Parts: sequence; C-alpha cells; structure tokens
Amino acid sequence: MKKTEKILIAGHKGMVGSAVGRALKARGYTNLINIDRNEADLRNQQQVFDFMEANRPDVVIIAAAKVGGIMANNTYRGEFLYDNLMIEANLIEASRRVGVKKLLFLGSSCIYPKFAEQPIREESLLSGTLEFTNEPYAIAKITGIKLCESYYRQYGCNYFSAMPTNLYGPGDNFDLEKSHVLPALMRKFHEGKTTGSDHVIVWGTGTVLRDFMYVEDLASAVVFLLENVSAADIYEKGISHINIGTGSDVTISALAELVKDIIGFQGKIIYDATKPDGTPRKLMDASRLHELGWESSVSLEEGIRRTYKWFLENSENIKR
Ligand code: GFB
Repeated sequence: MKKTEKILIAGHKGMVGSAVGRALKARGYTNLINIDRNEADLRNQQQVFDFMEANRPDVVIIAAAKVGGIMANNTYRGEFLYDNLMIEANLIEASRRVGVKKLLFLGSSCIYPKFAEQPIREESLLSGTLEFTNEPYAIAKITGIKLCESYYRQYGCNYFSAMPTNLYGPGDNFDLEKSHVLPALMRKFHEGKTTGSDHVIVWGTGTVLRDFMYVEDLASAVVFLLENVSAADIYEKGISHINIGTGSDVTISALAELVKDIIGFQGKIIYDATKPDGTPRKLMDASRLHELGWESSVSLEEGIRRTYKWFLENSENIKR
C-alpha cells in the first residue's frame, strides 16, 4: 500500500477509527480522509454514494458502526441491526461503484455461536445459535462479512473482514448504561474512590470470560492487514474473515479486581446477578494472524493503566 494512497476511515471519531488514524499517520500515510456526519449520514445510501463519488478513496476502512455493551445491544435491538446493516451495505456498495482498490470491514467476536468451541476459530462462523443479547448486532456484522466475500467472488473486489475481540482504550465510551465492561468498571471504581463509596456494583455473576485487547494493538493489526494481506489470502484459505485477538482471557471478576487495584478503590465489589452475563466465553483463536506475522503486545494491566491515565487527562470530555 503506497504512502500516498487516499485512505477513508469511516468512523474516524470513534475509539477504533481514531486509533487507526493515529497508527496510519505514524506509519507515514499522509492522505487520510474522513466522512463526517454533516457530510453524510452513513445510513443514507444516496448521501454515501455522493460522498464516495466526490472523494473516490483508494482504500476504505469500515470502523463506523453502532456499538455498545451487552445492555445497549439488548435494549436497542432494532437500531443495532438496521443501522449497522445500512452503514456497511452503503459503504461496501459505494466502494465497489467508485473502484476502491482495498476495503477492510471490522466486526466483532460476537458473530460466533454462544457455545462455540474455544478458542474460537474462523471456521466456527454460522455453526450454531447466537447469544440472544447481541444477536441483532452479530447478524449485521455477519452480513457485512458475507457482503465483502460475495463482492470478491462476483466482482473480484479486494474487500475482506477482520473480527476483533473485546476492545478498550483511549476514546472509549464511558456511559454506564451503553458502554462495555472495562470502561464501565473504570468509571465506577474511579467515581467510587472519589466519592468514598463503600461498594461498586458489577453486573452478572463475574464468572464469564473475555479476551480484552488494547485499541492501539488493534490499530496496529489493522495497518498490518492493510499492508500485508489481500482478500485472496483470506478467501482462498476457505475462511470468510480473520480473527484479531490476544490469545488469553480473564473472568469478569478477575478484571474487576485488577481495575479496582489499579485505580485504588478500597470498597467492596457486589455482583448484581439480575443483569445478563451474555456469552460464557469469547476467546479468539488468532493463530492465522500470528502465522501471517502479527502479535498483540500490550498486556491487560498495561492497557488499563494507559487507559486510566487517558481517562484522568480527558475526564471533562469523555463520552458519558
Ligand atoms: O462488555 P460487555 O457489555 O459485552 O459485557 P459482551 C461483558 C461482561 O461484563 C458481561 C459484565 O458478562 C457483563 O454482564 N459486566 C459487569 C458489565 N459489569 C458490567 C458493567 O458495568 N457494564 C457492562 N457493559 N458489562 C458485547 C456485545 O458483549 O461484546 C457487543 O454485546 C460486542 O455486540 C462487544 O460484540 C465486543 O462482551 O458481553
């Protein structure tokens, strides 16, 4: 990929999109463009077509999506399905129409069956029932995977998908109802410490496991894939996408204890088992990406420390 390629990051303001922008700039890519909400609502096909016709990028990264934690997914089910379907369909079709040379579509580990064999290999896709709480989002992301693959098979488009594990880091959403677990715990323990609260509520039983990747690692994997992997490398292996994971997971209770210790909260942890646990485990098998030459490098403890430092430095404008 030439350093002068015009690269569109759809979702450039989000945690993933902004980290990818930083990683591309650090690698010397100078021709990055964005698509702002006031230029086009990504759910509006004509507005996306008009933007792409006018800007004609060489490369497109789809990091734009309606995202959230388990509660948001289970509450806004219609929006999670409709918005994500429209965003991906408009961007992928518009890219084809204007001849985008390479497109990378990002999804999530929730695309896999609730009880997929662990660690989860790419071949497990569509092999079983999805987790109910995030089924709409999962179906939208699976459709995006299949759209990229179908455009490769029908039109020869160099479009493929990567499925990251649970992500966290600078720029995350810290809204206590809509966010993912790690930012939610960070905010809860921080506020508990500053207010002198004697306890913090953690949702669920704390027994389920998650594989957490620091978003700067994810951004590094995205740049690696853009520079070293083509759609043919994926589809000719008989898979429809490639996993991005750290290779290790922790229980939610171990995560809570780690965040609590790093922040220095002295109170108790109380588990609210009336809240859903979701999928019992989502450990990604990232061996294919490792074989291609990429490994994650930021440990969970280091990632939490960096995120908390960012949280303290940006507390006045974090998304709450
Ligand atoms: O991160 P999270 O919301 O999403 O929840 P998923 C992970 C686990 O943490 C669940 C527990 O068992 C939650 O019950 N948890 C404990 C909490 N305390 C909290 C809290 O205060 N807030 C939140 N949010 N969780 C998402 C999917 O599933 O994973 C998305 O719904 C996406 O679509 C994302 O795929 C990566 O990991 O369960």
